[in-house]
Order: sequence, then C-alpha cells, then structure tokens
Amino acid sequence: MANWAHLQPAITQEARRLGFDYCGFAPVREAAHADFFAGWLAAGRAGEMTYLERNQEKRRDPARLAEHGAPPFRTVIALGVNYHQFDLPPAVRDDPSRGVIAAYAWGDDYHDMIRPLLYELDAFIRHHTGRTTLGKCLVDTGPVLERDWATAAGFAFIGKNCCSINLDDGSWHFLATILIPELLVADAMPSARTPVPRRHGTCGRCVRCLAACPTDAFVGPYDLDPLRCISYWTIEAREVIPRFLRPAFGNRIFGCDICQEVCPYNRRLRNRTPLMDALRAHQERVAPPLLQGFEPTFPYWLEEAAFSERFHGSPVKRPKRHGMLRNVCVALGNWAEPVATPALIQALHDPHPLPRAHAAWGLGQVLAQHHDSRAGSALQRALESEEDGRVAEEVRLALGS
Ligand code: B12
Repeated sequence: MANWAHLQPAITQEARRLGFDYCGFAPVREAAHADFFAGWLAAGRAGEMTYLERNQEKRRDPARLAEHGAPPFRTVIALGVNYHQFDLPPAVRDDPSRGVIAAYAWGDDYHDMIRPLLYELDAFIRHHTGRTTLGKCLVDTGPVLERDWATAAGFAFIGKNCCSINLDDGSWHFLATILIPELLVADAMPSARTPVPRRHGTCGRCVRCLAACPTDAFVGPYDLDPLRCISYWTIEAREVIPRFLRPAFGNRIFGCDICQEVCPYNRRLRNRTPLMDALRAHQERVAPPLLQGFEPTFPYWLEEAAFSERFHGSPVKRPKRHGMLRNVCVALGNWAEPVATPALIQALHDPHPLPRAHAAWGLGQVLAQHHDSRAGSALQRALESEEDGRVAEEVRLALGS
C-alpha cells in the first residue's frame, strides 16, 4: 500500500493558501471519546439535537463513512479556521439594553464558506495521487467528533469547557475534517485512544470556565449538559426556554462565549483580521440594541422579510425569526426596563406562540420591578384572548396569579 506521507507539507501549504489556519493528519481509528459520546447520548444530553443520535457507529469509527464499494478511509485531515477578531469591550458585552451575539456568528455562515474549500483541498490531493473517488468533506454537521480529530492531528487539545484549544490562538476556531483513502500518516502511530501530544496544552488546575458559566451547564470538567447551556437554548432548541434558566441568560441572544471569554488561552490574543473575508464581523451583528429590531422602519425581529434581509447568510437564521424573537424577549425581560414594554407588547401579539410565551414572561419582569401598568393591562388583555395553553400559562404566571 502506497504511503503518501511525503505529501503532508504540500497539502498543509495548500490548506493555508485556501485560508485554513491549522491542518493536521491522523490515522482513521475509533474516536478517542466515542464511549463518552455514547454515554452522553444515553443520558439524553442531545435534547432536541436528534441528528446526533443518527450514525452513532460512524461517529465512533469514521472508517464506516466510506461509501459501499469505495476504497476504505485511512486518514483524517483535521482543519481549523480562526475566527477571533476582537474581544467585546465590557461596556458593550455587559450592556443589558443590547443583544450579544456569539463571536462565531459575527460574520457569514462558516458552513457555507468552509465546505467548498474542503472540496478544493480534496481535489488538490486527488490531483497528486490520481484518486478518482471523492474524499468525505465534513464541517460541523457530519457524524464525526471533530474536536477529537483536531487533538489527534496535533494542533489543539480539548479544554474543560469542551472546546478545542490551540496553544497560540486559543479556542476561537472552527473545525472541519476530510476523510481520504490515502495513507498519509506512518502506520506505526499508536492508536487514536492515546493521541501523540505534538503541541498540546493543558488546563491544569484552572476551572475558570466551569465557574464562569452563568447557568452551571458544566456537570464537571469536559462534561457539558446542553440542556442547561445558553448556546443550546438560543440556537438549537425550538421549545420554551425553562423559566428557572432565563434570568441567567442576561443579554445573550444567540449562542454564548462566556466559557471561552474567561479562558486564559484566549486572554493574550492580538486583534486580527480573519484570513477569510466572509468571516469578518458585520458590526450590526455583534451586539445590536435590543429595541432596534422593533423600529417600524426596519422591524427585523417582527417581520420575516426584514429578518431575512438583516441576517442574510448568517448563522443567526438557524433558530428562525420567531426563535430569535423568543431569545430577544428573554433579554428584554432581564433588562426589565419600562422602555422595553412597548416592544414586549408587540411580541405578545406575534403570530408564533414561542415569542408570545417569552414576551409574557418579559412583561412580568417589568411589572414586578417597575409596576408598569401598561405591562399589566397588556397581560390582562392577553389572558382573555390567548388560545395557546403554554402562552396562557406564562401570562398567568407573569400576572402573579
Ligand atoms: C452538538 C454541538 C454543540 C452543542 C453541545 C456542545 C457540546 N459540548 O457537546 C451546543 C449547541 C451546546 C454547542 C455549543 C457550542 N458550540 Co458546538 N458543536 C456541536 C457538534 C455538532 C457536536 C459536538 C458533540 O459531538 N458533542 C457531544 C459531547 C459528548 O461532546 P462534549 O460534551 O463536548 O465532550 C467532548 C469532550 O469533552 C471529550 N471529553 C470527554 N471527556 C473527556 C476527558 C478529557 C480528559 C478530555 C481531554 C476530553 C474529554 O469528549 C467529547 C467529544 O470530544 C460539534 C461539531 C462536531 N461534529 O464535532 C460543534 C462544535 C463543537 N461547536 C462549536 C462551537 C464554536 C460551539 C460554541 C462555542 C458556539 C457558541 N459560541 O455558542 C458553543 C460552545 C459550547 C461548549 N462549551 O462546548 C465548534 C467548536 C470549535 C472549538 N474550537 O472547540 C464545533 C467543532 C463546530 C465547528 N465545526 O467548528 N455545540
């Protein structure tokens, strides 16, 4: 069997030319934390992310991802793209009148940007090896434990916050993988269960991330419970956010970076411009004033067309307009200023029950803290007309009845 290890430098150089910051190689083997993943699933941690329950055996062993009759995969190419640009100034990050969006979503959607580049890199390899079949190009949604392969490939380690951390650039990077049949790594490598630490860091005794998580989502080091995670509820969940968690969401309206913001490996990063233009921040998508999206001139929290225009090509579209309005209502409730009452009343009349339920909660917060009669009477009126049982329950609780 031919060994193509000599191609590693050329592939790494091409990956860099395409815009990848990290590129590493590992033999296809069982993923290091496949057992942990199986236990995590069995514990019901995937919640509404039912796609994680599919293809478990393939996620355990990427070799099973090869098409029937195609040559077996022998090498995982793990890739990373840095997306850090600047740290949010505390005055903005902690401003309750703003809606903070996670840094990975300040630019355009990384899935759409990275996937075509993976195919280009695979084409480059096929050009050199003469292969006729396609490699398996995966970013985020594919059945692989991407962080395990970034570790096995030697450019990152997994921190206690479950993020993949690079020694120089911290954890602000996306991951992707390409599975190919060419053997690019000397076969003598020990199993992936004990990956060879090339440039590995460690968390040591540091637990800043675990302590900083406002919803206590970390059951322990390396063990996140998504059902307590702001990122899960604001991005992936389509359901009503548990009431007891809402106050801890603060002003985070899409994803959450707190466990990364406090990480020492992310502390000494210089401001930089991503290699990929499309990742550059759209200033209006970093921490928009919460009430801005209710303005009649451009009501992007209230109208589908305005929402699509505002977040064109952005990951923020994933929870859809009604999911984002749900998240915004929780942030408005946490701000709990009377100036937010008219916007919450608008959301209380949204065609979709999800934002209505959270708008009722938000009005309840304003009512409780400022005795705002407008909030009280809007809730009273809603109680008479609301047909959705969950929303009506939220209205009753907001009225304190
Ligand atoms: C499902 C998912 C989520 C879920 C669940 C997160 C989670 N930790 O599982 C939710 C929606 C909450 C989420 C949130 C985020 N996500 Co996400 N997510 C994924 C996805 C699709 C699968 C992850 C998975 O398999 N989870 C299963 C469980 C079992 O994993 P785990 O709990 O993290 O445990 C791992 C480790 O802790 C390790 N482990 C277990 N025990 C031990 C013990 C030791 C000693 C060690 C070292 C490791 C270890 O084993 C597990 C597997 O590696 C991956 C893409 C992929 N295909 O891998 C992206 C991915 C992990 N997410 C990503 C990002 C950017 C995020 C957010 C930062 C987005 C945001 N700002 O809101 C947050 C970070 C939350 C966090 N602290 O993890 C990036 C991470 C990049 C990086 N540098 O780490 C990925 C790789 C997507 C990508 N292609 O770039 N995500």
